[in-house]
Amino acid sequence: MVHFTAEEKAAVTSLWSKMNVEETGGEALGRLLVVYPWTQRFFDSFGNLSSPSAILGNPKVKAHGKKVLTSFGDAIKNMDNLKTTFAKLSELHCDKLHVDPENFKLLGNVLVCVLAHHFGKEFTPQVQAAYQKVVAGVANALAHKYH
Ligand code: HEG
Repeated sequence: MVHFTAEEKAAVTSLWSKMNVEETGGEALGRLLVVYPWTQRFFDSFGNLSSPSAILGNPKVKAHGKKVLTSFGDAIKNMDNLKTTFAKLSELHCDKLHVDPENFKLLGNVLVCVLAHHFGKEFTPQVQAAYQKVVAGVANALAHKYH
């Protein structure tokens, strides 16, 4: 299990409170689909994904990115309890959506890139270290119910 110090929790929560979930979520999912194009196969109902600009401008990508990042926000409030927090979503992604759990790690790292891009200097190595633990913890929790 990933353990967070009080300092790490404070760093994560503080940055999260300054984030625009809609914008960041859309950009993170959009970049996932651009950088790892095989992830597009889960979203064949989303319409035009034919180029990076089509993907980043696609309203369904934006809406789903917002949904995913809003849900990711539950991790920020439950850092000591990630497995329980994401148990239901883990079942859904395994049993219904058949998403390969490797993709959770990819999305987590893309999210870190987007945060670095947006926050610049404020995204210090210390803040990054705390966020790498969060994204690893969420990826683990989402993979936990796979069988
Ligand atoms: Mg998933 C649906 C959260 C990564 C593919 N995802 C959802 C939903 C949530 C969610 C809250 C809606 C569930 C519902 O309708 O009840 N997803 C979520 C999180 C993360 C994640 C928190 C990781 C941080 N998802 C993820 C990845 C993929 C994926 C990496 C594929 C590459 N999610 C996926 C698909 C759906 C959801 C295909 C259904 C989309 C739809 O048809 O509406």
